[in-house]
Amino acid sequence: AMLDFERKYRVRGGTLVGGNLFDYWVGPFYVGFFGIAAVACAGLGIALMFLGAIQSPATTLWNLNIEPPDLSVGLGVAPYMEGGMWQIISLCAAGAFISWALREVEICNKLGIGYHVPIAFSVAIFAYLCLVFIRPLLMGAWGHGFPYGILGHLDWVSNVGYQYLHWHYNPGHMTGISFFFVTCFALALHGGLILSAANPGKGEKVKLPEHENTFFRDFIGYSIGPLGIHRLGLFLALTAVLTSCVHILIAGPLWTRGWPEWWMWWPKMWIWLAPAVS
Ligand code: UQ2
Repeated sequence: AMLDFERKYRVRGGTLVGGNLFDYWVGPFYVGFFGIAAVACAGLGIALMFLGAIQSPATTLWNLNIEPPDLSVGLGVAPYMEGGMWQIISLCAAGAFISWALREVEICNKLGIGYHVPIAFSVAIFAYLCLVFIRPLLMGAWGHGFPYGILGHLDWVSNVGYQYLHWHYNPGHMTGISFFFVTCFALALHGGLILSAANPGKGEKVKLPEHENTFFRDFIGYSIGPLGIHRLGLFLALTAVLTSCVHILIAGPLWTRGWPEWWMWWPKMWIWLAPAVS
């Protein structure tokens, strides 16, 4: 069953590629060129992961792992069984993610709404590309990418962390974590405020944004407003991911020693220098 609203907005046009050729729906789903591209890339990638699984010595789903090539391969193409599978799966993943984002753009065009959702999703895609394409490229070997496995990627995170002695001293990591926490804080405030207005005492009418505003004005003297909180939420979430991109890209390409040592700029800063005593 289709909602009246859906029927009204099932309009032709707004496609980026393919004109009217792929401009149709399958059940509730818009297809489009990028719907087909996304399913093709995801299907091939997932099929290769299944092939990798059945030829793997792994005994459980947990230790099943598809590894990138050895560092000695550099930025070359690896033999299929020695990291080539990982390379093809990575390309399929990037193809599927980017196609999915462009399918979102086509749907936005049809509806005549802004591109906020595909832009937000692009930031998440960029984080993946930083880990698996951009940082390995900057460091000269695909082997710096992370392996596709449940325990395998956890081991990779731990090993890369210890390589820099103490990952939590990475200033980009500190900033990323802080933004993730503030994002959760903002969502908790917003979720709590909306549910409080929507669930008044028994027999009472549902409350409106003026009550929401008044709560925060009484409480802290400031309300960011019902639109503002969503702008803030999007900003906080995207900034969390973008600072995370920065934090992984600076580790290796920009700073190769332990992160605790990076902070020596602070105790070495000129303001602590005592005047020379003769
Ligand atoms: C608000 C508002 C909402 C909200 C929330 C606030 C009526 C329904 C949560 C309060 C938010 C503030 C004061 C910003 C807090 C800042 C950070 C960095 C967490 O005013 O408008 O709309 O949901």
